[in-house]
Amino acid sequence: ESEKSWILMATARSPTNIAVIKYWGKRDEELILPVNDSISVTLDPDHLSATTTVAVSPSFEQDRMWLNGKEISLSGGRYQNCLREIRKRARDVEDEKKGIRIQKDDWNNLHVHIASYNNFPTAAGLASSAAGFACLVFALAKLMNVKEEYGELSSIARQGSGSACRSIYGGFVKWAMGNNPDGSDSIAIQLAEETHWNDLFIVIAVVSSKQKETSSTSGMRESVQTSALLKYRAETVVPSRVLKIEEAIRDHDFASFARITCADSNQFHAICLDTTPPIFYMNDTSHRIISLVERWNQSEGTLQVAYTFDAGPNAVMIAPNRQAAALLLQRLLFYFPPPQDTDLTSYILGDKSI
Ligand code: 2P0
Repeated sequence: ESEKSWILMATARSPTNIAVIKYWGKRDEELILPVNDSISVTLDPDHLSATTTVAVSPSFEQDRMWLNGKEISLSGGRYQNCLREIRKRARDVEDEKKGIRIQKDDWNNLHVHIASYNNFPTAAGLASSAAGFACLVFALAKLMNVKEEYGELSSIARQGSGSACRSIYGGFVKWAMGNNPDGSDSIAIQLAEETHWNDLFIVIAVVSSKQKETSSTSGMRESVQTSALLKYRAETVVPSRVLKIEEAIRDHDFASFARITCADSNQFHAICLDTTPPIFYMNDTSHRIISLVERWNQSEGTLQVAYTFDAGPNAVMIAPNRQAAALLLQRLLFYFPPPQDTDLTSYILGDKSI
C-alpha cells in the first residue's frame, strides 16, 4: 500500500503567440511539417496563457487529462505523439525527501494525470492549442527530468499543434520549416528576446464568441489541396517577407514591420477565399476594423498600428507604443460604441446580442 502512495508533480505556464507571418499548410500531416516558415510574437503570460500540472503516481491506472476542469480524451494521435516523445527522453528522478526513486525505464510503466487551465475564456474564440501543447510538453519534460534543448522540445510541441512550437520561447520567434523528412530541423528559433521591443502594445478586439466553423487543421488541408495561391505564397512570397520582417524586428522599424504584418494577414485570408469551397474566417466587423486602421494609417502618412487576423474574426492589433495603443482604443470605442455600463474587459465588438 505505502509503495503506491506517493505522487510527484510539476507545473508549467506558457503564453499563446500571435503569428505575423502565418503558418497555413502542411507538407506532412502526421509529423506536422509546414509548407513555409512562420514568425510570431509570444504574448505576456499574464494575459493569454495555459497553466498545466502533470502528476505521476504508481496508483494511476491510465494516462488521463482534464482541460479547464473537464476530462478530455487523450486517445488522439497528437497527445500520444507528445507523450511518447517525452517518455523516450525521460531520465532518472530522485526525490530524497519523499523517498521516491524513478528509474529511466520505469516511465514506460507509470501513468500521468494532466490538469490544464487557460487564463482566458475558451469561448472567446482565441487560439488555445498553441499555449496548451507548449505547456504540456514543458510540464512533462520537467516532471520526467528531460534535459533536451528548447529547439528539440519545440519539435515535440509541434507534433501537438504546429503553432505550439513557437510558444516554447518568449519574444519574437521563427518556426523554421526545415528540410529533413523526419522533421528534426522543423523547430522554433528565438529571433529576439522578450525585452527587445518593449514598447510594442498588443490590443485584441474580440469580435465574436462563437466557435469557428472550420478548424485550422481541416481548413489548411483544404487550402493545400485546392489553392494555387498557396503554392505561390509558400515558394515565392514568404521567403522574402521573412527576411524583411526579421530586419524590421532587429532594427525596431515599426512601419516596415506593420506593413508586412498586415499584408501577410490579408494574403492568408486571400488563400482562404481561394480554397474550394471558400473559407470565411473574418466577418463584417473584422472588415470594418481593417478599414478604420487603414484609413488612420493613410491619414497620418506613417503606419500607426498593424492588424492581423487568425482562423477567426477577432482582431489582433499591434501598436508601437502606449500612446498609439490608447488612441487605437479610443477609435475602436468610437466606431463600436459599447452600451452604457459595459465591462470593457469582456466587451465583444459588433456582437448584436448585447
Ligand atoms: C499561425 N494559424 O501561424 C496560423 C495563422 C492560424 C492562422 O497556426 O493543425 O492550430 O494544430 O498544426 O497550429 C492555427 O493552426 O494547426 C495556426 P495544427 P494550428 O498561427
